[in-house]
Amino acid sequence: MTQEFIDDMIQRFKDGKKIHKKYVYQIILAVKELVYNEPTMVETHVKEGHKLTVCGDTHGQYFDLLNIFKLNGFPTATHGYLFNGDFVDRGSWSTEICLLLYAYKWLFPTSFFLNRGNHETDDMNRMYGFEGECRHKYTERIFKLFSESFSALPLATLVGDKFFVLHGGLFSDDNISLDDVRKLNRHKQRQPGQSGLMMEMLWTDPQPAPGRGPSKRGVGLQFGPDVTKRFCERNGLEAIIRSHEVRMEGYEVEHDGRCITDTATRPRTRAHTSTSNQTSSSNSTNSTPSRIRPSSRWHMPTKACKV
Ligand SMILES: [Mn+2]
Repeated sequence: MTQEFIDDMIQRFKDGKKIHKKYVYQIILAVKELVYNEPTMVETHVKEGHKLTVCGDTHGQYFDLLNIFKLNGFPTATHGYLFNGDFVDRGSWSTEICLLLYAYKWLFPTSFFLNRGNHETDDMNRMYGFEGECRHKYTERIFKLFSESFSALPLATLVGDKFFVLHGGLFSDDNISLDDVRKLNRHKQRQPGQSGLMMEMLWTDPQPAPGRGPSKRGVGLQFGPDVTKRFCERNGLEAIIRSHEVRMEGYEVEHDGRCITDTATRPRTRAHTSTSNQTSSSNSTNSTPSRIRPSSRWHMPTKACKV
């Protein structure tokens, strides 16, 4: 993969064109192998002078993704990105998003990261558009390859030992630790199913009330601020960063500053930036806890996305 190839691909997709199937195969196969060999929880540290932007659900909104890059900086060797799942479905440009993110992963394998979301799954792709889009723009075989690559994706990324980034949220059992996530062999199951660690990591949501509650989605559960506090304290974390839900400001800090929800494209485009020792976010309100440092790099999208 080269920067020139990526630049050309970005323009082709902007013009409504596709790339040749042989490149699609090559990109998916290369990235499938790369991410398969990553641990279930990737552990990374942001070096001095480097930065890492964490970005939530992009859901097939290619032009919103380009806006994020335009406003926040395109990925480079020193400006990494972590896309926190739900790249596909809902929007009409899921193949474009996935191919661009995969191309960057291939170009910058150690500074560009991808976590799996609950939409990187066969059931969701059948219902919410990605399977149909693949068939329409490419082939059934290419959908199958994407599906295999989704099953290979890591489920979480630990940034600087302090920020646990995953798509959904925390667990039904307080005894689950980061070590359990490290030890989870995700390759034993292709799909998250209806229960277990993988399902909970991709599907759960925070709630304001303490304890745990039933999920409004009918899948997974909700976890309260006390659950988040215990998990962070036991695992030496500052906070968890998750996506999976719409927030009117694009992001929200809850659970006494320990649970950050970051959505990229619905309803507004934004991103989180994490540097060496801090996570900065784009919203600057007085209620923002001191451990979350506001950044001036906060931006509005040019268009709202459908929910
Ligand atoms: Mn989701």
